[in-house]
Amino acid sequence: MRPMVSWRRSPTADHGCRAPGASLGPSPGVDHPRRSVEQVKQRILVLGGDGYLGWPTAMYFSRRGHEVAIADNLSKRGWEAELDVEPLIPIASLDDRIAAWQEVCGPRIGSFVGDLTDLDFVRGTLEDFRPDTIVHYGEQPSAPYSMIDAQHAAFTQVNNVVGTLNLLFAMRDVAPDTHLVKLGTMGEYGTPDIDIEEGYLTVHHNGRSHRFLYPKTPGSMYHLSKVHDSHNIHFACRVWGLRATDLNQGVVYGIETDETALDPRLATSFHYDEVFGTALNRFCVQAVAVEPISVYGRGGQTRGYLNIRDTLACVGLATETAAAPAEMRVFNQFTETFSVLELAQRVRDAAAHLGIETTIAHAPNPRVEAEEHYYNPRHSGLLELGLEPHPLSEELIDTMIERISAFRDRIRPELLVMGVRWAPERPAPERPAAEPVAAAPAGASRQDRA
Ligand code: USQ
Repeated sequence: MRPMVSWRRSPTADHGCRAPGASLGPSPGVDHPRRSVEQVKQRILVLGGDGYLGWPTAMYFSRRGHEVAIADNLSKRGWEAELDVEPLIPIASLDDRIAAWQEVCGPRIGSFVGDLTDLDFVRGTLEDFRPDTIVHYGEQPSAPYSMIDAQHAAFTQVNNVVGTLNLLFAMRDVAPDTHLVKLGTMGEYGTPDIDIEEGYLTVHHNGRSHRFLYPKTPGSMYHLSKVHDSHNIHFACRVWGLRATDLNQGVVYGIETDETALDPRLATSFHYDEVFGTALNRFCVQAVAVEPISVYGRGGQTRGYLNIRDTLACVGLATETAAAPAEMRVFNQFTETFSVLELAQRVRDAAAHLGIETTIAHAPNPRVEAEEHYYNPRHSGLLELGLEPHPLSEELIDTMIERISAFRDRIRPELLVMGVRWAPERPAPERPAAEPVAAAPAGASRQDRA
């Protein structure tokens, strides 16, 4: 059965919303430049375009004159309902967002509502839209969600891996020259005790050398799904000659982009709950709610982080400079590394300057992860393409706290701790057989007997 689609070609009218520096060049056709200096108009399909990053990405490209369509099955909204969580800032339906974007900015963003695990839907979407670039965020994105139980782990891996496999087969058959820009994760690497390279590692063994995908030791069933994706994409490039860029992204923080700021109806989905919220975003909400900032364990867990605006810039750079046929290019997509304790301290200090006194709580770690470790990941590829990072500043944390404060009444503290654990609690060690105790006198309390 053919998918339900609502794609319409966008009008060319410019309603004064064009981003600074955007140019409307000719379509790139089949020959993607390896290092383009000039932005050319492309047809860009954003998979997962209703999500935290997908929606701002769709607007970012639309504002720069590209023809943009979203494909999404709206399942994130379903997972939220399943767990009874909701984004801090109310977000409009996909149709209403698209209508608001057209009203505010002019171009129409197309939409295809369907599931990537449905091969017919994926093929039909590619045939109808004929994208030059596919930006793929269309996966279950939460590590805790994948660790709830066996069903959620299996769902996450089937959803993510099968969706991406369908995409690769559909690209092979109907769009072999399209460039895939796939969102992977820095968590694929884990925290090995050696430097992390950008995607590949050359191994010297018994006098010979070979360049392999960098070995992965991911920390959750979700992160594992991205490892499987990377291997499948690498296979599709090697064997079918597809072109792909795998962006191993760190933890993203922030609420606002240049486009979401244009109108309240264009807000993106910002989570603070334990399952879909991520470290810095959660810490800012905890500060506003005057709840202790939840550092898991000792807090030495170090990760790469980036501002949501830099996510858009990185995806933009990857889209403008396609990988070559048969190449899987890999970039490590983050701008700075922090331990969670450092992040918590920065939020606590910024909040204090705004007159909010918060504390840091070293909660028992619900995850199984190293709390002190070596961490030195390379991340030069996107900088070489021209990325100009927005480093984390106190001003940015202040701005986040102020924006969150406007929605203080919607914060539900019970969502900050939901109890997902990476491993069952170990049973208490068996106690040695108790010595026989003399019968307690009648009327003694339980405590007296202890
Ligand atoms: N952490 C805390 N306290 C909290 C929440 C998290 O100490 O309240 C710690 C975690 O234990 C972990 C670190 O902060 O060590 C990062 O956790 P997170 O929840 O911010 O991010 P994570 O689960 O790793 O996943 C997020 C996104 C995922 C993306 C990944 C990038 O949800 O989609 O792939 O960041 S990365 O972490 O680089 O793998």
